[in-house]
Amino acid sequence: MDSLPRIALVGAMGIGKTTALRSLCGDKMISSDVVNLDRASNAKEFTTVGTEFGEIDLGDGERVQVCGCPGQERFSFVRQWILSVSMGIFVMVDVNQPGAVQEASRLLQDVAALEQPPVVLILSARHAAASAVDAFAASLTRAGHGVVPVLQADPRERSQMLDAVGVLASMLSLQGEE
Ligand SMILES: Nc1nc2c(ncn2[C@@H]2O[C@H](COP(=O)(O)OP(=O)(O)O)[C@@H](O)[C@H]2O)c(=O)[nH]1
Ligand SMILES: [Mg+2]
Repeated sequence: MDSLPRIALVGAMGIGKTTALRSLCGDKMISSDVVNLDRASNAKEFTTVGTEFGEIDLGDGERVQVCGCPGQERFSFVRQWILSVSMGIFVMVDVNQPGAVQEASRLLQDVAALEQPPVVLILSARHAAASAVDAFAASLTRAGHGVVPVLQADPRERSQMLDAVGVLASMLSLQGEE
């Protein structure tokens, strides 16, 4: 059996990974949200341990698997494993947060360290001014990550998430032509 092309979602707890998966995959997903025992870091009731998977039908019988990585640092080994078997990655951030550049930088380093680095697209997952997004992208470039595309996408909006998947798919096909 051929495995489906896989896209991984990474980002801090609460950024909207599970929400994005639900928007994209609807009922076609397996979630592993459990009661959050780490309320000190984040107040939300449920959190993702292990991984979550879903499938998107892009039409024409084309399907993509989407996979959410656990946000908590103690599950970083799960994240590394998922990253290593993904061809595309969405790094989800809130560019308004003071630590956003540092956090994205750390994730981009993890990705760059992979044997076959996948295509990365950063999703600005909370409403942000264009100037804030530009400043964020410029900081990442200054930090040595090259030009990383940053796209505004609300995890709750299926159409915006599908657009982001489309952009990632285009980047993948461009890379395939190299
Ligand atoms: N305001 C706002 N809330 C969001 C957005 N995306 C997700 N949320 C909410 O943030 C909370 C955490 O989202 P969740 O998908 O569980 O985050 P995860 O830990 O990354 O899987 C949920 O209550 C979502 O409804 C967004 O774009 N804006
Ligand atoms: Mg989650």
